[in-house]
Amino acid sequence: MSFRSDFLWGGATAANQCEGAFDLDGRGLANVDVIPWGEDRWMVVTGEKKMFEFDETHIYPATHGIDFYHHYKEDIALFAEMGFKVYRMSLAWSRIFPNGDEAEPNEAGLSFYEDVFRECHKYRIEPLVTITHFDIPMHLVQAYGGWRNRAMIDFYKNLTRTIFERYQGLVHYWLTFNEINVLLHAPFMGAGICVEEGEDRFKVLYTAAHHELVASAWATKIAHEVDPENKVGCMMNAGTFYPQSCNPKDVLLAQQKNRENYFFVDVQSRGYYPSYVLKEFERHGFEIPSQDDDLRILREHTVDFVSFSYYSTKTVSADPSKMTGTNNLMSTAENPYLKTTEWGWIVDPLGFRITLNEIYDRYQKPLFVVENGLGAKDEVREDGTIEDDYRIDYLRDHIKAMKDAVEIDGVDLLGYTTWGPIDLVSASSGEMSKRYGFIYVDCDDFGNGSYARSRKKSFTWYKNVIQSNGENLD
Ligand code: BGP
Repeated sequence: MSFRSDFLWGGATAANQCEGAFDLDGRGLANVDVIPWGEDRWMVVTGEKKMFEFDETHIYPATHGIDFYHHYKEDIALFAEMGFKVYRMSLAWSRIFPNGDEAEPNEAGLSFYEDVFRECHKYRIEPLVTITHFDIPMHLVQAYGGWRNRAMIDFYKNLTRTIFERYQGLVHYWLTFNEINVLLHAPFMGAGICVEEGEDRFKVLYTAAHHELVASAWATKIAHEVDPENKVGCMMNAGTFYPQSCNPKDVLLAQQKNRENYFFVDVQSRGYYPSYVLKEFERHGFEIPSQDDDLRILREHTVDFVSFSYYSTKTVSADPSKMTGTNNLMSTAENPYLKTTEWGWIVDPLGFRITLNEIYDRYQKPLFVVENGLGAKDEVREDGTIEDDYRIDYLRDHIKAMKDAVEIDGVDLLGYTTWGPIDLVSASSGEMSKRYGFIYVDCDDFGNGSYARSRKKSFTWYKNVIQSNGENLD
């Protein structure tokens, strides 16, 4: 046996990619709602193009998602059928505080999530809740400029105290910010920020980073005060950067790229700004916008566990002309030893083991893999079946590598949630046709379809994996 007996197997989703019902029951507009599908998407995600309102020429996939809002009972029942021990999901901030800066929450939003949690517990599924998964009430973007503004810390504190108190006993595992490091690459999606012309991008983004880090530490503090049983984790977009060659220039660059990502977790897990980043701040003439007792809060309220998403490793070369690809929002050079998916994402199961080891070596805290999976096009046969062997192969190889990290290398791992156990809207492309699920959803890129759910071949496969605690991967 390699995985602990209470290993938390399950799947992960995000509110903006599955809920839909964007304007129901008092929910306010969020940054993620106005990110369109199509060629403008990337520019909006990065904040290079400002599109703060809907227009008639675009499609907005988050507005419909997979209508989880109305299907959650059916979906959770299917997760239970697979034997899920945990369901990672996120809260839409603007469902709870429609504008973000109100003193009092929206009861309809709070009770929706309470119902979802109760439904999970009906099947003994433990909710693992991401407090913010790329979403911010649009009012906070327009009136405050998103996370560049220190006022966000107080709004976030209000949000977190409200949910910790309301869901006490129903939720024990929390993640403060999904893929916190993504704010450097996709500032509008990650932090509600559009860097204005003439502004110093570095300063704006690291100011926002400081605010998020302090907010995360406050949330950890409040979570523990409200209920000492609460476990709070940080969450990074992981995947080791390899040097493309043994040229020390490539090796040094790979180290720097890794640090750019680890910086966030270094602060959240160790409790202080690492020396390499302080030096970089100095070179940029940037002073940490620290006020009051920020540094003490960071130091005293570090996370209980470290979670991350893993899709692939990245490869870097000191020769910029070789950095030709993009892999899950980050640029990469080609790795001649590895294949890529239909969307050009590198597939590297051994890199998963390497990444798990690297993170565990660095932090020595329990880890939680909260995203991993293959986005692929699925074909529904005439008889309605979906033979997604490619997805099974991908997951089998990754689970094997994860098992080696635990069994051979001794990594302390709490659980594993695959990304998108049910098909949902893709974060990077906005497509529905980039599917990750064990459960198929009849909905196309334009939001058309019956939204009916059906089991793919991988559904039974994953059920057996869970039933055997990762021993039966055939
Ligand atoms: C992660 C995000 C998820 C998810 C996943 C897959 O970066 O946390 O929200 O979407 O990537 O990416 P995509 O949907 O772009 O295929």
